[in-house]
Amino acid sequence: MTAQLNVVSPKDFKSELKPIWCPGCGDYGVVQSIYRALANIGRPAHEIAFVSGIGCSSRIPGYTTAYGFNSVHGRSLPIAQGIKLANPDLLVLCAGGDGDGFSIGGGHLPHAIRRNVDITYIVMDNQVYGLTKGQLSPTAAKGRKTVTSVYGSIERPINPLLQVLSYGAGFVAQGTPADMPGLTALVEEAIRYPGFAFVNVQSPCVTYGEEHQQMKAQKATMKSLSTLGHDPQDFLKALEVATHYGVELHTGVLYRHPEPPATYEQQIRERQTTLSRDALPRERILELFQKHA
Ligand SMILES: Cc1ncc(C[n+]2csc(CCOP(=O)(O)OP(=O)(O)O)c2C)c(N)n1
Ligand code: SF4
Repeated sequence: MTAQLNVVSPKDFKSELKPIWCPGCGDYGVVQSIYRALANIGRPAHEIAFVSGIGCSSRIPGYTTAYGFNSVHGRSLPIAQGIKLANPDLLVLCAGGDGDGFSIGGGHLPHAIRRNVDITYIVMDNQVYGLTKGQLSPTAAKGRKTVTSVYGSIERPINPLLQVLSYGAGFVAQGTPADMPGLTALVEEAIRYPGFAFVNVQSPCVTYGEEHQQMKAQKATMKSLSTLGHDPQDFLKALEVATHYGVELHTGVLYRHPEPPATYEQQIRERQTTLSRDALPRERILELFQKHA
């Protein structure tokens, strides 16, 4: 008897919930790239957990057939880490906006990265708070006018690529739905990376974004790192590329650790195995408990 192959297709990951994003929002492309990447990975939806925070982009788990948790603003990473530690066999995805990830959730990012929990974090970076109607986000450029910066922002934006690299993320990439095959490949590679992986997606907000942030402008200006001959194993070069964030749109893998270190969950399992070697058997513990109770 021949074994039955479990072939999965992108449509297996599309839920019945109809997206309510504005027509033309970049997030439509992001969810498509996730469907395609997951189909290439080949694991069924019930083996995948997808966590997000709050925002337009954070609606994304609901548009997939994976187990989804549209959670609390800025708290997707701690929840995703908990899920992965409780059940390391699950493929865990995490997603949200730049506001969700780098403002209110910004304190969680370094810790998720330094622990190196094997999750893939996809940020739809549109440089604005979309859901709450166009406030200034932490990645918005200096001078940017929004409803909360009517005379132009006087704050320097944060640089998410530099941040995650300096925190020690083993996989760092940037993509855009203006290049769907490229974005799909990045999401797939990030999922396959054994450790914390970060994909910053320049996902245009058509309602509150500016002209130069839209898909058409991105198509005209984006620069593929592989075409430029960038070596993703060169950490210092990756840092240099990251400094161009907000000035040039580089797409591709900035950095991939050549020898991925052990994940947090692997180290926990090892510690449990070592410690349980000398541990008393369960029955003996119960016996002692009853004796001294
Ligand atoms: C604790 C808390 N503070 C504030 C909000 C309001 N709020 C909801 S989404 C959001 C920002 C969304 O922006 P972003 O994360 O960039 O996602 P986008 O909508 O642009 O995809 C804010 C401030 C909230 N829901 N909870
Ligand atoms: S407000 Fe912006 S981010 Fe939100 S759905 Fe509309 S286009 Fe997308």
